[in-house]
Amino acid sequence: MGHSRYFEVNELRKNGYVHVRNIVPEVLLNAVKSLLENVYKNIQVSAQDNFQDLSFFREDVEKIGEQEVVRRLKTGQFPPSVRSSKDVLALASSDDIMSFLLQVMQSDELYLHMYPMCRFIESGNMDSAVPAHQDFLYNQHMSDFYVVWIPLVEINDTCGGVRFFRYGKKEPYQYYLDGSENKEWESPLNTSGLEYEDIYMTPGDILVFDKYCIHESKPNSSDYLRLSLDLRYFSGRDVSSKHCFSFSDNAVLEGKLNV
Ligand SMILES: O=C(O)CCC(=O)C(=O)O
Repeated sequence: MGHSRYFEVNELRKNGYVHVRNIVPEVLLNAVKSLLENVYKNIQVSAQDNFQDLSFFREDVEKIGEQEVVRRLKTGQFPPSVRSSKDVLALASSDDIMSFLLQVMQSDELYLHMYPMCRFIESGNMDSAVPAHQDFLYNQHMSDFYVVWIPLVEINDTCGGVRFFRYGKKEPYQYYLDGSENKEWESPLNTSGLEYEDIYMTPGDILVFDKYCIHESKPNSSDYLRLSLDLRYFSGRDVSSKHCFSFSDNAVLEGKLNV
């Protein structure tokens, strides 16, 4: 039985985010890490010819089209075939993560938005940096949810993860910057004047944050690839109009409406 993490639950309620240490089993992390490293080798090969040859991602091209596959690869997002793999779902189903979330949500029913996101942030690739945002704007199909961010490598001064801004309020933030220069992501929030925190992490740690938490990607200037996952979970009280995994049914549902 995992211990109850009252301190972390309270931090999350107060700040909108929390760093939970040493909660994911190494064996689950390693399985996903070697899967992603292997796929990345094929991405590198495809990048050499500017993504002309997408034969390795045939399934994804059929599903979402060539242009979208290339856009995702350029922004450091693994395509759907990778994100839907059984190793990724096994990591998302980790007992301690699930019991932490059930404690946070005060629920006994948990759902996962499909598919979990898996990212590869190459050193110096600024196209993969998500500008300051609150997650609710990207995920309007879910009434409420929590994000779990899982690094597969060391996150530090050079290999950055996520920067959190001190906001803590449960409401949309009003100050947007012009997003015309950044077509990949929603308009960035103007965070000038907000205090922030960059968190150093070791594999096994996670970050959990709510849908109004303001955060952005930190750059990677290390000599290694930043591999990470971001998963979105919601409770039995919530609704979603997109595909989700029901842990109690052990099945993917096309959506979830309230009874
Ligand atoms: O992993 C990242 O760089 C950004 C993740 C993020 O912004 C999110 O999960 O909402």
